[in-house]
Amino acid sequence: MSSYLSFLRDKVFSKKGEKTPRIAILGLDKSGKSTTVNRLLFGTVSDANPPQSTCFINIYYGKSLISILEADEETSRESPYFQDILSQIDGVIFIIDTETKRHVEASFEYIYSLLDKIPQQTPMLFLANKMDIENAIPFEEILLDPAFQVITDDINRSVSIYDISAKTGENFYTAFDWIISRITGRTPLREEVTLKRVIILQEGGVPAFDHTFDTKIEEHDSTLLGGLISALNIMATTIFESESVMDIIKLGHFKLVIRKMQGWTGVLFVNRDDSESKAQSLSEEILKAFIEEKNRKPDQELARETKYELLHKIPEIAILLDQELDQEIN
Ligand SMILES: Nc1nc2c(ncn2[C@@H]2O[C@H](COP(=O)(O)OP(=O)(O)OP(=O)(O)O)[C@@H](O)[C@H]2O)c(=O)[nH]1
Ligand SMILES: [Mg+2]
Repeated sequence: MSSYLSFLRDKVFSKKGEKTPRIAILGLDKSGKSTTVNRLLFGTVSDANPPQSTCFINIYYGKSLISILEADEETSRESPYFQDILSQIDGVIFIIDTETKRHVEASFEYIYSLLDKIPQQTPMLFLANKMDIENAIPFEEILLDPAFQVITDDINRSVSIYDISAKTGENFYTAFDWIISRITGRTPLREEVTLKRVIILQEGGVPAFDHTFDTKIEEHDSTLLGGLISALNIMATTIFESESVMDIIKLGHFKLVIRKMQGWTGVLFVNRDDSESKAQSLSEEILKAFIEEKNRKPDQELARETKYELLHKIPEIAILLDQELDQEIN
């Protein structure tokens, strides 16, 4: 083990001088470190964990390379090689297991055992993980925990905390955006999508749902757009004699990302250079939420509030809506 660790240390140290941010992911056994690394690696999680409990991986976060060092409890507490690494790392992520009170206490005990090994200028991100579990310890309790307050009271440290679920992905990228922008001094690097507008069309291209996020963009007639997309799709199926539909249309500064499901068509307006796969998965989430609601109340027109609630179910969109609301209030 120690030869592997000295190899890791050399690898991490040899990166010095380069711009690749190096981040350590730490937490108790079974707190969700590997699940976090898997999500960063594949954008999703599987039960297949990395073969080693301590590993060093280079991954792309959006367009930028970052080096991730996942270390298990024993290594991080006991290995002098690891302590060396910790003193020179660019950022530290502590995963707090929120499953039970006992897990939270043990997590803080663990954090305290390492705190003085981390230089003050190193940003620290705390992830209150497993928020998807129904009886998990509420986030407010962790925020108010005296053990955590002591850490935030140290004004010389750059610290933040988010409640996340590594399993479902909730709040995950928002938290990572924080630490990466802290380290690089740049705005978030993950796959970005700037949502401009969502339209959902029923069979034949008639709009059933329309929400514009950016009031500066011109409100094109959604009926006209629906007709256009529907016509293009009919043309595509006729020409290619298959079920193929148009999925991306680039128009001026925008890109229309189109997704079809159970007769409904979701159209997302995003920026021309935004990530297509991310936009498609967002579009799918919106469509799913919409169809669920439609199945509950098949004959009803969706009220404005229902549309809002629907969009609010999707964490990344909820952030946008809350910002909108803030602007309206101020
Ligand atoms: N419900 C829920 N389960 C999670 C979450 N994150 C991780 N888990 C589960 O917790 C267990 C442990 O997750 P791992 O990612 O293997 O934890 P680890 O910190 O790498 O554990 P070690 O490798 O043993 O140190 C697995 O069964 C995960 O599926 C989460 O956000 N929510
Ligand atoms: Mg693991």
